[in-house]
Amino acid sequence: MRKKASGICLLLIFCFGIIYASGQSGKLIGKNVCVFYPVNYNAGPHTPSFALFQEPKVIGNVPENWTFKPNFYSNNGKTIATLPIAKGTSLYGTGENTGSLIRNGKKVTLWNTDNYKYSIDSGTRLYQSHPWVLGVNRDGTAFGIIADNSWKQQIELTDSIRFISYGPAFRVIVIQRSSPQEVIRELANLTGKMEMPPLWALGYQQSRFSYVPDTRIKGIADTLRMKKLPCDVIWMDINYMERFKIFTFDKVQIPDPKAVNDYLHQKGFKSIWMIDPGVKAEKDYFVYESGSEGNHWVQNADHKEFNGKVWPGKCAFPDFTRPETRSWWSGLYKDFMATGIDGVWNDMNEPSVFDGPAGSMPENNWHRGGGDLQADVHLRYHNVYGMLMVKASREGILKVNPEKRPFILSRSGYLGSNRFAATWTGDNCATVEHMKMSIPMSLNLGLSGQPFSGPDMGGYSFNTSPELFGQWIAMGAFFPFMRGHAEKGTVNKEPWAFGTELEDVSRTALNRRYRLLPYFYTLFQEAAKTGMPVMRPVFFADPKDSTLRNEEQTFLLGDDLLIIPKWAVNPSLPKGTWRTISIAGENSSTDKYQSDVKLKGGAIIPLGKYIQNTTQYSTDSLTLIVSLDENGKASGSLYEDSGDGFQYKNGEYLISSFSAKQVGSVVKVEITASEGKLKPAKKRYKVVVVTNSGSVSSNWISKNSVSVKLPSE
Ligand code: MIG
Repeated sequence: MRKKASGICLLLIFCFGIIYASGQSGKLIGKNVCVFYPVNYNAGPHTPSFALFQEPKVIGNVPENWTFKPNFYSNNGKTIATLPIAKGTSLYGTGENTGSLIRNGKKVTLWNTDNYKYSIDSGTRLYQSHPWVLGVNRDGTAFGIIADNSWKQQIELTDSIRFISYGPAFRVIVIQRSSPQEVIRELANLTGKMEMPPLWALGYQQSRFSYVPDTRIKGIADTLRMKKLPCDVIWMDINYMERFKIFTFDKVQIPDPKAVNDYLHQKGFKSIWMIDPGVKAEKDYFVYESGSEGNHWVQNADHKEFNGKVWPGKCAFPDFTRPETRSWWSGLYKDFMATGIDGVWNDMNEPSVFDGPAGSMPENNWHRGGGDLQADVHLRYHNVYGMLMVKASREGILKVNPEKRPFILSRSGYLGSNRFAATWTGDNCATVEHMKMSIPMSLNLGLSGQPFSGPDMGGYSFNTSPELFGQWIAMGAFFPFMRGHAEKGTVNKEPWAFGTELEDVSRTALNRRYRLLPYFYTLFQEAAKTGMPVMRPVFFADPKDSTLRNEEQTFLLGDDLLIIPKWAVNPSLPKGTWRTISIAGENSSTDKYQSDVKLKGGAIIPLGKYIQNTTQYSTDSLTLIVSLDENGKASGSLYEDSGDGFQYKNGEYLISSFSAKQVGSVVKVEITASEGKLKPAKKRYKVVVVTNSGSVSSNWISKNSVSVKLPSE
């Protein structure tokens, strides 16, 4: 009797806690793409969507045979959407994460957090939020799920796929496709694509917290050139400012910022300078004065100016949900960029607030919105604060330099922020663990719609050992974003700082990257056009092969190159022919540091010249590396344009196709212009055919057809 009563009691508690919103309704918005709404859905708190590039058009009803649907309910004030996980399914995405590539069993909090050393909550919440899960079914078909929700939430991938939100009930989009690649393309169609970056952003970038005074900046630039360590960008961190006040320059350390930028430009460098969102609340400071005049600050729960501490001390924070505030912010870049600045680094935009709850603003802070965006609490807008900031930054920079492609690096982000900025993975540590983890971190960012990312190469916090630095730069050369950075107070971490052996290791790694730029640039164009990541997980080579699903020591660069770091132990590699190539004179089989780079059978990749920076980039002498498939064939392509500006949007680009065919012992490679109206300068080619027993090269030939004779067996 007693037992029964307590059983009923438990059942009652259970029923009261969980309110089932019984079912859902859905619509078809694309081929095998459906949006599902909970019955109590209210669009106001969720539209316009931040993730979606535009509101999807309804094209029909959910197909009758569509069974993969979310179940919506609420529990203790939280709104929840769940979908089942079928056996054999591998889960990915969920944005910027610590831990393994594969996300099954993980719990992630989406609440952008300044997570120094990834130490808060063991790194289960980081700087960015991507309410997105990619699933690869046992048979290699795939699906994707977007929770179209900016509010604070959690993703749990334990017994089911669960989005648990602190905000009102939200809609969910489900994509079903024949492969993970197809799902990623559809994600990009929905959430938008990266704009083509300037070519220089693909070069090596040298940073430190902070290079000051101006003589030190020049010294770094001079040393890179003198030691023939290829590099394109020098980064200026917060100490260039006057008492950390954004849009100012320290009069003693950087008396003439234009002279610094001119000096860098003259040596073939670009410059990137940091801008944080926190504005020092100080009378007579022009940014604070004009911001106060325009009523631009985020408010506290009492609708008064909110203040919190960051580097400059007491700060106010622009309310980027307001259109007027975004346009004021854009305008601040005018005089700043006029000093000759090439790119902008937006840091601390989670936003990070040193003395705020959980290192940010109170959840009940007030954003006033505007346009079609409702006024609402910080709980709703926190995760998109950084995205709105970089959107405004981008617009401002574009206004000053309408002929140039903006480059912005943002620490914070949200699903779709690839439309405005590239990113890096924040304050990692100079440890072997964090070096290794940088691979799955950038892979999952790529699988979450952000193709342009990389870690602080060499490690941010702690001193770096020569061994670690060598391993890291050797592998970092193949990341989409390659920047060396270091925390204040740590040892010097420039490529020459660890002695001559490591300087040579670095030079080879950098030469490999620079010679690969034609291939990199072609991949960036593909990413900008289709959303395909530049750096891809190895399981992309064969999504049906279950042994590749958790491979995270190695990765693919595009489809054709397989990168195997020296430290990789028993990696699971894709089947088929993959042949080791030499890019800059290295022999990776005997080298202690240089990653093994394998070219897929059936592929051709173009290599450029040895250059010190991209102002020297040209495609007039290309080395075509050929790896034939079992039918004696191979193909590849090259994208080229002016490297900056927007003429490519008017067709001023060229895609060349390479195709190779073996007839008898002769391999003939043909080069044809296949797309675009750019007229290239005359080119010469050298063909290198890699075989299972070494490689055979042609001479330099100024024709669009090059033959190589293979030695008879
Ligand atoms: O509170 O600007 O992640 O890259 O060097 C630290 C100083 C602020 C954090 C960034 C880091 C940068 C540092 N910033």
